[in-house]
Amino acid sequence: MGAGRPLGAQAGQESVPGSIPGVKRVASAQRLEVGVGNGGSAAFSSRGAFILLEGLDRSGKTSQCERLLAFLTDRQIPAEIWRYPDRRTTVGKMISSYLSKKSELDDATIHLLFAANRWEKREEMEARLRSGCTLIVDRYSFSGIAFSAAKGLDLDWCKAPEVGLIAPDAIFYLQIPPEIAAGRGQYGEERYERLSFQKLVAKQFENLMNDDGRWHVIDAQKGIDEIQRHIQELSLPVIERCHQGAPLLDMR
Ligand code: DGP
Repeated sequence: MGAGRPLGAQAGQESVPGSIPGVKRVASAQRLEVGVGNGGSAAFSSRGAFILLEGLDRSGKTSQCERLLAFLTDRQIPAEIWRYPDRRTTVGKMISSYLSKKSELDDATIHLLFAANRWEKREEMEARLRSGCTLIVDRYSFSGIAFSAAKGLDLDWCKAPEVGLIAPDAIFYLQIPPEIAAGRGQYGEERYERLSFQKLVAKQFENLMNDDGRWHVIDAQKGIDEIQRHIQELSLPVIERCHQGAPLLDMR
């Protein structure tokens, strides 16, 4: 599963001038409106970056997302954290009830609900990115595919509902041996927090990684500050590229 065609991109799309001075400050998003001859216009814009953190349960994604947000905010780079599943929506509440074992759903249905939970936020996600805000996202389609494929569902079937969602610009996979994650706090409360299952999920995640330049494997056993420094160093050039107008891509 990779990044596909540019979203709303036209042939001859150019970068917008302007950069992050010293990577310390970001001007508000710049827009270059180009008429398309039918009364409408196509906007070729500076934008925020889609930075994704993926990994097994208890791999430390949430703490790293929070630290990255603090780091970017400190540098006046507009950013916010998004989290999937988003348990606040109607679909998200069904997912939450399933995860906390209050309700039962068959594997295909819950898979599609997780995907629907990403789809229902897609438009808002695109708008936030185009407004210049960097999104630090805690789990996304790769969790969706890895968890369902680990249950034995067909991999291509698992990928299909993700096609057309916005693709991340960088993916940090926090790699941790499932046995170590299992020893971390509160493990075992939710449906998927079983060592045998997490081992299968880890295998699926590793199958999904590719060398398209967006995936970064981070050793999640390192110290929290060292991990964060690594993520920051790799994120800043990505944010800069997006600020310069790198096209928004969709999942394929
Ligand atoms: P979290 O809120 O990040 O702890 O995620 C809750 C649990 O749901 C966790 O075990 C991972 C799993 N999960 C997250 N996204 C998906 C998804 O899209 N599909 C499936 N099947 N599981 C997911």
